[in-house]
Amino acid sequence: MKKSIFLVIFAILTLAASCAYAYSDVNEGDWFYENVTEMSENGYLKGYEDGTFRPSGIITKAELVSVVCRAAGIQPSAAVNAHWADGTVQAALKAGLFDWDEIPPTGETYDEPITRQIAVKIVMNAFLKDRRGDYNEVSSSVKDFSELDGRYYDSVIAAYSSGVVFGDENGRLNPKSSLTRAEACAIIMRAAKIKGGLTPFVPTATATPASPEVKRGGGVSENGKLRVDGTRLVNERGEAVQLRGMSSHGLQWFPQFASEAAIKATADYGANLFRCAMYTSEGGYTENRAVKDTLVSAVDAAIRQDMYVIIDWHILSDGDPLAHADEAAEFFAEMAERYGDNPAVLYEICNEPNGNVTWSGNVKPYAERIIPVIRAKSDGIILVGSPTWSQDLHEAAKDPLSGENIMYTCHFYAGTHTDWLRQRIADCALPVFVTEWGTSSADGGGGVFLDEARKWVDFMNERGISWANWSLCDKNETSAALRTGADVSDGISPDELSESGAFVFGQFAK
Ligand code: IDC
Repeated sequence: MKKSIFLVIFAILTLAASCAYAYSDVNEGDWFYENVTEMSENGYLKGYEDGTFRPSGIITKAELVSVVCRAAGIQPSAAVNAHWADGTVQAALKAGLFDWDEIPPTGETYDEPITRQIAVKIVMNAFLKDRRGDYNEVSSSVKDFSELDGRYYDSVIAAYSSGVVFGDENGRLNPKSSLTRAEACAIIMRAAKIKGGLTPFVPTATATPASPEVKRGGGVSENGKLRVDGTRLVNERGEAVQLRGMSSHGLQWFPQFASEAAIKATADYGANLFRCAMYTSEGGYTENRAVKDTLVSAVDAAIRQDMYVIIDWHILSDGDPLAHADEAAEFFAEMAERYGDNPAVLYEICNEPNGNVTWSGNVKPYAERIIPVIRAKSDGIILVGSPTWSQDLHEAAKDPLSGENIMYTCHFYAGTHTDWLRQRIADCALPVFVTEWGTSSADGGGGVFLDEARKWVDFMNERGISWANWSLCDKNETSAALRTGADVSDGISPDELSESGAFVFGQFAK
């Protein structure tokens, strides 16, 4: 968390009135020149770091709400999700600028384009709430009035009648289309001026980005020892539980993001699960035993943070779990000895079998060797992968393992795996645990694919399927939850989350 960046931004905002604003793409003579300049001078607007304003760019919900609130003097309240604009959106919702369903304050849709009809409503509610207009006049002059949703009639009629909105050259409002940044400035400025002029935006102390409200819950002290009941994971009272959290990246590469500070910060956003991915190859355990020490300290940290924690034997390039079965047996014997009595610990015995392996020929025999090793000391949850990078649930279902408290992992990446894999989970009738998923493509990059990720999260939530997201690190790949250079030693601030991280961290506490 680096507060200094914010201090600089706010210093700039406070000084705004005395600065001459110049954007490389806003020039005298442009129709929006005066509005954009005046709004910038009052501290309502910021351009991009490259010196552009991008007047014809599409404005998002978060951006429109932020600019309106600055211009209307609405100060942010405490953020409850990780999005940069959340404090402002929460304050705007409380101030009655829009309804919950229009911009759910959970953050998922903040970065979507706002529609013109909602934008008009927000601007009118912020500046000219009591204005009314003439229905007959406006409904007959606006050519596409019938395309408006009924809930926007009052605001749109008032906006036309007050001269805040004029429509396009064809007399249309295009109520469900998006709005450019320059157009948004125009309607905000008109409304603010009609209301009685502009007051410079001076952020109050509460405008510094709030650290996330601590949202603990669903941890070990609440749920106790877990077991499998049918296809469900249940707590010590037999009630269904869903674990949600982050997976580490490879512990050999990113130990700093498996530190107690990083794990605690994740728990503070509401996660009740942490997965410790200990690679077997690529510099991992079979090549460097020291990575086990990193794993043990991460597991201990998660336990102190009241979280459930997965010990993941992260096979990947070594596609056949039998390749390192001896080391696995030795490792899990030690882990079960150490953690066998601890209700927090789950054992994932083979991350992703892949290549020329089958369920019945490789994975099942491996599991039948490792499970008894763990069972000698622990009756905790054991998580088993399947061929094709833990997607072949249908093969496991034909020849399942016997024994209690065994779950089958399914891994997905939203840019690669879609309906067909959800269908496979729905069809397999096995207890499934998604120990790894990403918002990216399967290579950890590309995207992010938040629409598909949302479908997956909804699917998992409806079925109570537990999950861990790949991954808590700042690597320059889209699946990473943190921005490059994030310093988590004093927590994770909302601005340190990547696009993926902002989405995923917003899902823990639902
Ligand atoms: C990826 C990492 C990437 C690393 C690669 C190889 O994101 O930085 O270079 O592994 O070690 C998995 C694996 C997981 C992968 C991830 C994304 O379990 O280790 O991480 N992925 O490719 N299965 C499907 C996708």
